[in-house]
Amino acid sequence: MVNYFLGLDCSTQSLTALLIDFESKKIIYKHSINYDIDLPHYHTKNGIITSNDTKVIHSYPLMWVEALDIHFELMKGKKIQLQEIKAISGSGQQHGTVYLNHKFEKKLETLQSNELIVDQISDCFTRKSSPIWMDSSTSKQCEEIRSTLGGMIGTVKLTGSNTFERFSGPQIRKFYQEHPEKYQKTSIIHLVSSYMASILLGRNAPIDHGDGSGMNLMNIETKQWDTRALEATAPSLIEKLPTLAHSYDTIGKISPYFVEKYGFHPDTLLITWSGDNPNSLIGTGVINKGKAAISLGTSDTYFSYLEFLMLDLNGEGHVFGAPTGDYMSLICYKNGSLARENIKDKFNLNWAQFSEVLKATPPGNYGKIILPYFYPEIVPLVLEPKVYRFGLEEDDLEGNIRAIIECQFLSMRLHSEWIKEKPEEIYATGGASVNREILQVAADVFNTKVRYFEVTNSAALGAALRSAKSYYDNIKSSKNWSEIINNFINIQQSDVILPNIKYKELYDMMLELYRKTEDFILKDGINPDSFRRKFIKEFY
Ligand code: XUL
Repeated sequence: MVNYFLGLDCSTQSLTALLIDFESKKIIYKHSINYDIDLPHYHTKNGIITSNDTKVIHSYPLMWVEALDIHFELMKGKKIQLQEIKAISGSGQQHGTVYLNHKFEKKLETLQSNELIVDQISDCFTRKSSPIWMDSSTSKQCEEIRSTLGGMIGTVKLTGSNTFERFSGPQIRKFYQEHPEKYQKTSIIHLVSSYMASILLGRNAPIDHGDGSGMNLMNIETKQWDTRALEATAPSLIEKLPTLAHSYDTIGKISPYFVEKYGFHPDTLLITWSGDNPNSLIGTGVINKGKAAISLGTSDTYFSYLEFLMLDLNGEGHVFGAPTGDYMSLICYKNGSLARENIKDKFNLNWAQFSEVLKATPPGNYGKIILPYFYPEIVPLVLEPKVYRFGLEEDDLEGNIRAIIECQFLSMRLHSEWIKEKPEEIYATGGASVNREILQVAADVFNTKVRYFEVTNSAALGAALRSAKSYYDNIKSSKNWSEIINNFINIQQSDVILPNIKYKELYDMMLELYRKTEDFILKDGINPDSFRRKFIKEFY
């Protein structure tokens, strides 16, 4: 007997499908459709529409749907028993918004299996492209919403986060202000997650409390749409938003389109989709205190499970609903893998050579610091991209490579100080987590052991595990989260990366150096140069 569960991850650069068999405790299929490579006719670069404006970052919602059909076509071709899939859930890059007209739901209800979905819903958009999480063009709207909601602290207390350029509420406000007539014609505004779920469900799907927290529209305590926040954003918004739901809710059965076209079982359950970070919380098994995860993907994120609601009144971190029904903390960086790649490519290296340099250079890097804002940054807030170097020449290959990795983790350590608990261990996921040398730097900077996983796509795995959990709850054969997770999260016990104790003091002092450097650039702090010289004298 087999019991398959499917997790889909609609992320910035690709759509991944990951299939697990709960009986044999195995991942039986995993594949990604890369938008740039597999769907070249959209002409995206790293999954985004190329533009000269570094602040406006959009992608194509039709492209994500086209990738979905390709996945199922491939799986059918490979004779995967799609009829054995008991439940499906998914993950979406967070915050992105999709704007649809009144035809959308009708079209979904009547999809014809002899045509592709893209061809059937192409006239359902009031906006052809979607602003995504990398967009930072909404400062004005952030300011307006924030001041209506009582300033930064008022906004954090109400919605769990300050207003952020990439959050959905400010994106929606900008659309309403710039295109009022198109806003008026918009019947429903989805997140990436609820949009993709709607396609599979054949009607509008709800937004879950995890992804809903990334909008500045949901009350973080009651987990309902908040009237004040809606009014501060755009008129009649309540009529244009899907309902809110628990991440574990069963929202219906798969649409007949997929049954007829690919042979899914008509009883295949659909579970609410969520954002990639809440999904990764499950996919890394961070469901109790003392653990944190770092996800090193297009965005770098640092997140942990929260037993109780706890807010960052400095306004840098976020609190989202967790798929377990509790909360999670999150900080997010735009200059994640794209910044690492930028440095790697600048010196024409491959990843193996990059790692060799990390291995051969000394911790602390002689006090060389980089503030790598290749893109506008979220934490700390930097809207004009610029790369700052201290004690570091632009053409210093070794220095730049060690600096980018050390400084990314120093920034994470610095900006996660508000989550009072120091993690006992950190779980690493995302593409760059396969790189042992990068993880060794993380272990040393945090002075904490780091574990990594065989499956680096924790968002897709998390979605598959969530669908299994809800399915068993649904058939009254409940399993607790640990039972669900432990079967699949293969923590590589043998390859725990231990921090090197002898660098503890070095990184404690380097953290202060990094803090001073950031303050100098962003908060008119004092020049960190004499502190940097003190650091060099102390350790070299
Ligand atoms: C989280 C965030 C990013 C995206 C990446 O707040 O903006 O991690 O979810 O897909």
